[in-house]
Amino acid sequence: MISLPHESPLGDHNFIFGIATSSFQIEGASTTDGRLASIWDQFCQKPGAIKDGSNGDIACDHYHLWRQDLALIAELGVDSYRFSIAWPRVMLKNGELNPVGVAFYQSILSELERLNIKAFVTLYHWDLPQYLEDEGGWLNRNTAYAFADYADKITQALKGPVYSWATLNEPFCSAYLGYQYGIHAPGLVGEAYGKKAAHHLLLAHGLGMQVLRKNCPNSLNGLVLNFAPCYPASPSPEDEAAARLADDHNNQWFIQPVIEGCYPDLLAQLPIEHRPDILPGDMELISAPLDFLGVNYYSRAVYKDHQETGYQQWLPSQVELTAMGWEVYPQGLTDLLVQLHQRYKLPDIYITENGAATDDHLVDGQVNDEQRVRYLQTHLEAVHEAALQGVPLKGYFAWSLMDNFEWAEGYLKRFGLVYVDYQTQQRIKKQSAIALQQMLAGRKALAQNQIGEI
Ligand code: IFM
Repeated sequence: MISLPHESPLGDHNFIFGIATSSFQIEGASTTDGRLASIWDQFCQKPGAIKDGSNGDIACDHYHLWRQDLALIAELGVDSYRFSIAWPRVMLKNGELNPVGVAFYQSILSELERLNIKAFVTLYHWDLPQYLEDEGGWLNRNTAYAFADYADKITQALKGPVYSWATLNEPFCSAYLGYQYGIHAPGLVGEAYGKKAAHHLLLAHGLGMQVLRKNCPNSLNGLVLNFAPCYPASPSPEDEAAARLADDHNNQWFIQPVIEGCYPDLLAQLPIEHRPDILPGDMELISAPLDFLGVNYYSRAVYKDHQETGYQQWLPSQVELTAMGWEVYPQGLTDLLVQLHQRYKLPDIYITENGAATDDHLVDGQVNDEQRVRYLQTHLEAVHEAALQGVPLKGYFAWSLMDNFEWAEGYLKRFGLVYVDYQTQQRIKKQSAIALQQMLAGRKALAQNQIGEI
């Protein structure tokens, strides 16, 4: 069972409950109707890059099954669906739109409108067209301008209400995992690359915001960042400093330029060859006001001092882990939200992703994902706590609607509230989906009663 705390701000009928996916993780149809290759199609071909050797060619076949997937979303009773547009599906190499790709998203938007479900659309959830990577990808400043052009064309082409546009999802992952550590596409490794790629992603965000202000002035426009709040492994000054340093590199590096127009002071301490090339006007663009900030939270990170690097992640023992090996730490979500709220002048906040991969098994047609139910419950309580402490929280999206391609983990890790049988493409609601559906039905009934009483 999932329930909201008594008289919770999350029970307010204006608070948005949603469920999220992303294009590459669910769509499949990787060469259908003129879709071009993305960096993830190419990366999946690299031996050893994906744990189970899989790829996104079929995934959840959502490209063909989208109508039944939206019906499932409606059945859950959520207010909103967060999904992303595959850039290589809608743009051709010559810079023109691919009308068939556009029509796919147009159908989704029309159906969501018919179902009275708000669309939260992300323009970039990691599937960069490969032809742009061939020109240097996010290490090339021109990619930011290509993104603005794509954003301009697609937002003009898609008619109908998009409640919210996000420019990017988790630039931390695109920049660091993709260009510094090499564990995500395009798989580049180099200390000097991470922050250069990050700057061009943030620039793309800034340019994208200009486009959204012009083309979609009535939508809620913003950015989605991921955070793993940093804690010291011990109260020693060394470990405290290690946690602060990790926080600057991983969290503040993305939020501070967007809200305050400058990178953390750490910038000056980086070797010159690691620093991004910041041109006049960049920081003003990057820090243009947001209507909302999307916060993705899964777990905290604990750090110890390290002689060479200054910090090293450390996993506390005897804590509950998810199937990803990530610590279950709901308090981290409250701490994160309250700290961000205290430190920055923030716009409205939506938790745009929160969830867990668990060890799910289909037994007699049912999936008893008891750990995910507990995870969702305790994290909703954490959001409630932060809301009580004054954080302007306006919505919560569970990750993810259904099991899907979990990047370098392939299909081995299941984040869905709905189970996917990849052999048959059957969708089966797990206990968590049933629990969420029941909670949302109760919340709706309560809201209707309250309206009735007025
Ligand atoms: O599956 C991903 C998603 O694409 C981005 N945020 C984290 C999720 C879980 O790893």
